[in-house]
Amino acid sequence: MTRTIPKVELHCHIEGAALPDLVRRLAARYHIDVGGLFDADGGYRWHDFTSFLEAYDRAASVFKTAEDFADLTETYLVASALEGVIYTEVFISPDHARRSGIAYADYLGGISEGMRRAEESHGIVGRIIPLIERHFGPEAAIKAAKTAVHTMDERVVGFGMAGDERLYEVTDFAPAFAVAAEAGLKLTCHAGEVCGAESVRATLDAIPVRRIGHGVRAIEDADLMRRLADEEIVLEVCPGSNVALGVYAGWPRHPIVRLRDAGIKVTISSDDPPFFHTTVGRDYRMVQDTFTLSDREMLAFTQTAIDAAFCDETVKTRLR
Ligand code: ES4
Ligand code: ZN
Repeated sequence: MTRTIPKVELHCHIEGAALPDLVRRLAARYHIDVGGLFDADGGYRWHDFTSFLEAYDRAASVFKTAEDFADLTETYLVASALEGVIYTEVFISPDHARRSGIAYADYLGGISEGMRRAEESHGIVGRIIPLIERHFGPEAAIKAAKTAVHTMDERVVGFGMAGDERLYEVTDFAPAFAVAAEAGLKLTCHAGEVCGAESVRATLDAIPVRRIGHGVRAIEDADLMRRLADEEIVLEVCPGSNVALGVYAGWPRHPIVRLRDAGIKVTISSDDPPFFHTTVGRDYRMVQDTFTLSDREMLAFTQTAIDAAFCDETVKTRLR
């Protein structure tokens, strides 16, 4: 039997980890209309980045209570542990909590409780990164950042931004990131997924991030690649997400190995696994099979992710 490669995930949106069956069940319980959210096979229906974000927002809206979020989080982490994941950072969203009508403290408390249960039963360690959503605008972002720093627990280790990269300027969100940095949170930001290398450069110029969510389109700019390598910026690469969203026309075209070979620190994550018909285990497997990488090379992605994790050194020492 082949040994399961230990995996570390740095980029997964908690509502984006909800299996369609769970969303259908909760929608029925709370009498929420989810017509059009699913395709004939029962999976999430979307056809481009904009409709993906809309589907995500709708699926997120069926989670209402702390227990709903505890159950979602425990289920996701346990499934991850069974694929060999030893540590996961999940993105949470004060704006999605607000839109769902749940108090942020209850939302965070539920997610944290789900992590506690999964660690107790399966040993997987979870940490939390609140995110602002770019498509909700700079004013919502500053409010969400204040909410996030006002209510924290020991699992909250970072802060970031997701959402529609085509909207606004990244500098519009610098004040929200400053609130989080002031509270001691480490920063990451989605860039270079829907937009190109210029978006990654603008993000590095505007926000003191240690990591970039995606960042894969840096491959289009050699100067930027050198900068990422020199500044040791870590990319949270989500190849299955990129292929599903059409950023790349198939796995063989994905730049993950070329980025790594340019000296850039690269990790592997699943992003919104059921939306993209993937899991972190599948993402690791597809990278290994597509590019015929050794187990040692796969383990190097995990080691890079441990080094880049936002948790304390004591936790990292246990993971190594
Ligand atoms: C997202 Cl893949 C992706 N990109 C940007 N924002 C997001 N929110 C959830 N998944
Ligand atoms: Zn993402």
